[in-house]
Amino acid sequence: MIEQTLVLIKPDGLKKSLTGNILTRLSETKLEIAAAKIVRVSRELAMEHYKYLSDKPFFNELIDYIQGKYHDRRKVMAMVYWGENAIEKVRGLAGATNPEEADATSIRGAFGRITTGGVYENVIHASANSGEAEREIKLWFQPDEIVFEMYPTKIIEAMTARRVWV
Ligand code: DAT
Ligand code: MG
Repeated sequence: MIEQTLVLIKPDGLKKSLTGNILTRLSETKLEIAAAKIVRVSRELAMEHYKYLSDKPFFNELIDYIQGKYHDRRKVMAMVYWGENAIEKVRGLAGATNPEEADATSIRGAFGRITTGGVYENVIHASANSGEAEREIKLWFQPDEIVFEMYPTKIIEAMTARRVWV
């Protein structure tokens, strides 16, 4: 099945200079990159992204982590990968959620760690299923930032304030 999935290189992945390594591994899947950008993650975006975990004891640390507060890198790299079995292929490369349990050759197994404070610094995010992928892609990207029309869109007339170059 042709599908799309959200990939985030988390602040620890950026700080450890793993971007090239991760992109190389992902390119071996023959999936296509349909969108990519560097994002400064607001608390609001972080909390929305992980809202299904809001009752967990590690939630606050998770929000601080994805915002880059532990890595003095206040950014993540966000991408949409597209192609045959994209979700399963990227999840497989990423490895298990717990980096100590992840296969040693997976990205999380090779490069992740659990901090003494119990934070899973697992380097990469990958959507878990097609419903989550849709929710996450729509949260992180606007339609015009993605090169394919993945989900239905509509045109609205808007007169909103926006920042422009001077
Ligand atoms: P995944 O990222 O593999 O989809 P998830 O959606 O269940 O896993 O959790 C999101 C993130 O939350 C995960 O990447 C790391 C963190 N996390 C999950 N379970 C945790 C735990 N028991 N302790 C600390 N952090 C955890
Ligand atoms: Mg998940």
